[in-house]
Amino acid sequence: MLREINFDGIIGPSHNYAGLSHGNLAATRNAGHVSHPRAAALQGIAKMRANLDLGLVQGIFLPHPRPDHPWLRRLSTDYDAASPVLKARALSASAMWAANAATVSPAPDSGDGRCHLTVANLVTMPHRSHEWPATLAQLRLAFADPAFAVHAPVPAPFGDEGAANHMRLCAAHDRPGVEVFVYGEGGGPFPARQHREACEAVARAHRLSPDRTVFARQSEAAIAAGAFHNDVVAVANERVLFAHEQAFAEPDRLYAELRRLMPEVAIVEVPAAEVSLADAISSYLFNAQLVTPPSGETTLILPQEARDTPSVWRWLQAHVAGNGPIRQLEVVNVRESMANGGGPACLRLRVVADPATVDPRFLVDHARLDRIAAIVERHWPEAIDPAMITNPDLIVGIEAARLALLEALDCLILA
Ligand code: SUG
Repeated sequence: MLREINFDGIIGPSHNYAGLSHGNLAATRNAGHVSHPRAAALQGIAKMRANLDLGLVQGIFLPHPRPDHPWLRRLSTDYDAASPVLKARALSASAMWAANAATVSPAPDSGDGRCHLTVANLVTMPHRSHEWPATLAQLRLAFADPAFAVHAPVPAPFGDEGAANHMRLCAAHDRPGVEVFVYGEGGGPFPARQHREACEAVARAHRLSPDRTVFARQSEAAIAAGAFHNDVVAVANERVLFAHEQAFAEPDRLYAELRRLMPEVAIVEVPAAEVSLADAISSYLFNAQLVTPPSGETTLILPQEARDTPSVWRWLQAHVAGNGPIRQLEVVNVRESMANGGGPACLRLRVVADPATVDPRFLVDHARLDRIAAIVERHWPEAIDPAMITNPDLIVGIEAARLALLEALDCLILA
């Protein structure tokens, strides 16, 4: 049976605040602060436990080898000799944000009845541009079953940041859907990281029917206000699209198209007069997981920051009280990831598939999460001050920590 499976990136032992993502305001604001990798990873695990308790199927992706020595070698240097910024780029734990791992088109949408995944090239940000080979290796392992087709990245220079800029609307997960690809053009002072050419290439690779595929431009105002991915201002689940009024360049056109293709669509638009773009972005209201647990009650899994932002919490309370399509609110603490601009939705890649077709090493229950938590508590650094990244002992510890996890999860093949 096809189910929604959320694969969360386990937050790696090198998690730190280096301010590497221009246009990501949280990451820039926290540059140079001390990070807490152990607490960060435990927060991610607690979020996965909350999802399990809702009755959802939960998966994982593993931290990448960091520093990325082969990447540094291709740049004709090594970790010792690299400049401070290159060290930070080689060390980043950014693969935790699994929404940027790949774009996924479930089997009911594709011409060949397989679930298609295209690994994202992430070419816009140097520290993320070297993620895809390790991501692809995991995708090929996790989704080796013939039910899946895993594709290599779209070639540069066409920027592709994966599921963070992709939404799927459908009557139910196992029914054919309408896939919406959101791309950017201008972003004021900030780069538009998702290019239309990349979206079109992914849609072709996934054999999507052109008459059920929509391309929508992200509004320049949203990018300029810090929405470096569409999932910072919009999220979809089954027939519900939840978006900020200023998310899209031409919202009326997009909504009319969606209503034509899917008359049952429920569009929940939050007016700027009630929640400003700035509040939406700083609270990560839309970077929430919108899910349908077995209870059937559409649930929004939000970061604490959303509850702490009065305009946002007011809007949510009124929506739920007024019997809007979102029926339940669940609040999670992912503060360490949030400080780098990654909320609950960034941390997961949603795949609709039969769990029996997924390599079981990539699926978790509470017992497996206990095992992961024990490794994190024992091996993950407690704190990283960015000034410490030249310290060889820190690096040795980070590398050993990842290997201990791979060993515990029977994944040394990825070492
Ligand atoms: O790509 N932050 C990530 C956050 C990604 C969030 N993902 C989604 N919205 N789906 C990024 O900007 C900061 C790392 C640093 O600066 O150390 C960073 O890469």
